[in-house]
Amino acid sequence: MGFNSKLSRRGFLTRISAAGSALLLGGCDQLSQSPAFRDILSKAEGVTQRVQRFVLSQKSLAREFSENDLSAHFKANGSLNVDDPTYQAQVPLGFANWRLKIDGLVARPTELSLDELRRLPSRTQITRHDCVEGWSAIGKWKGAQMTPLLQSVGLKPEARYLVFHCADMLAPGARYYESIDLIDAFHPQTILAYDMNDAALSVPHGAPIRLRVERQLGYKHAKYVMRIEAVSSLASIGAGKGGFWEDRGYEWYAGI
Ligand SMILES: Nc1nc2c(c(=O)[nH]1)N[C@H]1C(S)=C(S)[C@@H](COP(=O)(O)O)O[C@H]1N2
Ligand SMILES: [Mo]
Repeated sequence: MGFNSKLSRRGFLTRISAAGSALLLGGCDQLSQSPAFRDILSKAEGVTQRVQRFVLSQKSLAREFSENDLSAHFKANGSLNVDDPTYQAQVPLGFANWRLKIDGLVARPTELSLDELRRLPSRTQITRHDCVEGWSAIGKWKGAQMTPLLQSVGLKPEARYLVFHCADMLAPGARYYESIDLIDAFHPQTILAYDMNDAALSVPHGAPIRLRVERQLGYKHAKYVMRIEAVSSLASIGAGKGGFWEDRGYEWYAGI
């Protein structure tokens, strides 16, 4: 490790301990789950990629399973379709004209087709999905990794959250949306999934893409993602609590 990265690590560690947290390297993962720690982390000025990588390298993966563990039936929940003519027109075309928009606090706002997304670095993972309604299911997900995607659009330093805008309305006038902080955004298991169980993602499960953010509860896994917006605050989006369900009382940090 070079002198500069040692230096930034030191500065970072000093900031953390100045805030009164005991940083035990072995406990880093637990720390990174604590809302207070995450808040310090996201507020620290000039959080560099290098520092982020240091924290993330300490961060454990959600448990992964084998093909034998796949659930015979994976329930679809919440919206099972999108009541929108533009979306409906895309279904028989295999979403050929669909574009994912990435904008907000990014250096290079981008639109990506499904083919382009499929050509990006991908990750495949078999994980358990836990819904707060009391059911779980194990599924296999393949999708574009969030980290290289974010590196290519270039997050601005003010960016603190990613907001996932979805196509569906789960309540009259209320489009589904979700948000995650940059720790979850850069987590290696955070992907924009386009395949489920070795087939193109079906409409009930969120076609053409849905977020997998494996260390969070089911409602964070936004389906029908149309736009990813990098923001510095969640206050002006929806009712300001960071998600459709959060606006209705659920916890924003839904770590498992
Ligand atoms: N766009 C959108 N995303 C969503 C929902 C929804 O209603 N709309 N429901 C959430 C909830 S509560 C769960 S448990 C999962 C369900 O995903 P599944 O349908 O693939 O099981 O999606 C989450 N993401
Ligand atoms: Mo859920």
